[in-house]
Amino acid sequence: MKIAVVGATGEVGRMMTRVLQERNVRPDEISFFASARSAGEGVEFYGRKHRVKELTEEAMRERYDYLLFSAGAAVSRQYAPIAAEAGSVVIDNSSAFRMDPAIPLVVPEINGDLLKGYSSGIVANPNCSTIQMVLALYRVHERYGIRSIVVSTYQSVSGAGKNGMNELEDQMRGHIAPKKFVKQIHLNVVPQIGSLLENGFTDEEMKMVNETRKILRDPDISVWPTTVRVPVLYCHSESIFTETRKPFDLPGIEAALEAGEHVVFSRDMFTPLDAAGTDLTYVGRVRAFDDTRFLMWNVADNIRVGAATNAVRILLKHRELN
Ligand code: A2P
Ligand code: 11C
Repeated sequence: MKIAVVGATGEVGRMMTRVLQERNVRPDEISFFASARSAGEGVEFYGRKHRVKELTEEAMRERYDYLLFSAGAAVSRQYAPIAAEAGSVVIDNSSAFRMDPAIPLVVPEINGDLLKGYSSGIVANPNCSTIQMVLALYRVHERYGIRSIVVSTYQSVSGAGKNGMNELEDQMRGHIAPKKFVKQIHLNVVPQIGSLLENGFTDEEMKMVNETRKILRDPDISVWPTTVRVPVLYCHSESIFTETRKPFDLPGIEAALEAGEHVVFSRDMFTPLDAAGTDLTYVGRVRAFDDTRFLMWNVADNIRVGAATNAVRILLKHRELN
């Protein structure tokens, strides 16, 4: 097996490399790509040092069994189609291809079946805030049918990559003008992630709308998101209000949440500091006044569950099914 990580020096790329080892994926050959800025840097894989190579179109013309991309949408748009054309399976963490109807958008626990027979091409990894929400809710959708979701997110700065984390840490040391975030993030809460669109939502919010419908295979689910950046390093949290088509009782909802693969339902309260470094989505504080609407809280590590672990789970599921 021949694998490469593209964006290997970034937050998600480094975690992909780590999760591959945790899951005991042992390729015969592995390469690490990033921009020319970090070519020559070292990456350790099973105790051996590998040199980071500059990403080039030429390198993508070689066939890999799996290419794990996490270098942003512009890089994916330029290089992923070349790799797909060369017969590689590209697992792409960017937003570039997610809503392309020809491209599967995969959370393996929910729609991993789409990988069967997909011998080469791009597989899109959803946005982090979408992944943890659909992982928590997919069994509820199967059992009760989701009519609508109102969600407010509390997203950590690592969602914006290593520059986002640096910006919070720099602001903690002294006043530094916002760059990556639209307002100061230290000692603050910023209700805008991504860019504002004409409809008043942000692109991050529209990802939650469109990706949820695609992954749950139901274009009628109405999703109302507000995405908010908070001064937390790792883990996104979400307050989620869900309206179902069929009536439920609370034990039924709790059972549906608990039935989610890699989901932990708990009456204890989970916070980002509890979830960081794990591969689980934690759900709790389930409440309802009636039998078609409930509220809950969820937390997951955005770099792992929301990105690197989901990408490696796609790789493992693809190997299992093909
Ligand atoms: P580099 O470190 O050389 O800039 P993050 O999301 O944490 O900021 O990481 C982004 C990743 O994408 C890094 O590995 C970064 O490499 C890589 N990257 C950014 N731009 C390019 C590019 N034009 N070509 C290849 N890799 C890129
Ligand atoms: C954030 N969710 O927390 C974003 C980052 O489409 O993959 C991921 C953007 C994406 O800032």
